[in-house]
Amino acid sequence: MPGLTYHTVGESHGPGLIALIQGMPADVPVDVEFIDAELRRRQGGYGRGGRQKIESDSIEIISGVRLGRTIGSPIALRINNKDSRIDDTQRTPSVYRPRPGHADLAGSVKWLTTDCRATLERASARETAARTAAGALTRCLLRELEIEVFGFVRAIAGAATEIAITTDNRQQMLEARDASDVYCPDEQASEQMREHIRQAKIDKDTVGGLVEAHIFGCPIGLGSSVDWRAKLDGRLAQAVMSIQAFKSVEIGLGRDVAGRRGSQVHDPIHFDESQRMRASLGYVRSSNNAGGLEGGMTNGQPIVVRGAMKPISTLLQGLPSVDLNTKEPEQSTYERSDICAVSAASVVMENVVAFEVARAALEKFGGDSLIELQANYDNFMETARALPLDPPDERKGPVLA
Ligand code: EPS
Repeated sequence: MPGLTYHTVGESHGPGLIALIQGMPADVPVDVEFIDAELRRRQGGYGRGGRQKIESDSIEIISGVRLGRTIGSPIALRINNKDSRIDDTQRTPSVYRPRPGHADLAGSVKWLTTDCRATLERASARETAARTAAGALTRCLLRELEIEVFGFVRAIAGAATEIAITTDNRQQMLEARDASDVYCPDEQASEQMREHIRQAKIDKDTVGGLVEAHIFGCPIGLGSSVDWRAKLDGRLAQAVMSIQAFKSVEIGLGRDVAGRRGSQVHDPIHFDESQRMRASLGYVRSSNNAGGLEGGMTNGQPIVVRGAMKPISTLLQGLPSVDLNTKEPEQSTYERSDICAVSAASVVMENVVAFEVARAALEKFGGDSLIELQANYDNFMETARALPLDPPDERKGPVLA
């Protein structure tokens, strides 16, 4: 049986989207208000287009939940599309002039047609609503292990914030982020970001940016150094890179590791007895360039993941393309879109990385119910805290029954 998995179904202008989540233990309280709030945040952000005025995304639970708690069976969450018109060829016509940067050209050749419509309906970032719902559901589980995720916008076009997110300031950062319509906790940078979006709109253009997620409270040892498929950094990279329009993923210092010496990259290890009861077990670091991951495993520091989103490929001015039927030069097709969806993408990223952390937590601690999972977690933490086992270097098995 595979561990925690999810699938999404749905097209942008079909009747709706579904997230199917399997492998969630029983007894997890499902915070529908929280999931819906994440969906609403995903719809928002300065620079979004007309579609979000039509939709009001929320989940309908089809299966797997009874009286507000998971029951261990597959969970299906449905999000309805109000702008459902996939078979209306007047309002949702064929597209023969592919948009550079979108899936249009590659998809239509792949599925042997010159009409890009079918490809773009599924490739649309509308699908990220289902991914957000799946990830937000797993955050209901992570919460029970005191693991929290915080996502925000680091940069839009040329405007960036240098703000540092720490365990101590994260609540304040969350409030500042939620007060910003570009989801950036730095007021001054937010204004500059808005200005870039305003200008792009005037120029009939689009802008991209950088988004970041910080995951607090991960115990040491999620993921594995043993099998490449279980390395948590690799899984996070796949999850983030697969978000529509993402072109790079970084963990911690990211690409900046390349130009520095080892002494300027690796985070010195100290022990602080007063933090022994925390998820880090008291192993503190004076920096977090590793972004909380060493050897594909969590090391007790916050996980830091950054993703770069390209500008949306649907431009009001169009871009040089060809008609796939005539092969003659034409501007690419325009249809309603966003000027900037970086803020929305920060919500998507926050939730897809949460899903991967939940998956790794379930692999490590297991259990069919939340009670069993928590007992396994507590047992591990208590044993790890008690290291070295007595006598040292001799395996006697867990110290706790
Ligand atoms: C999206 C809905 C879509 C687009 C956007 C994401 O709505 P519509 O195509 O009906 O205007 O705004 O899709 C894309 C960015 C894309 O590349 O297709 C949403 O709900 O997030």
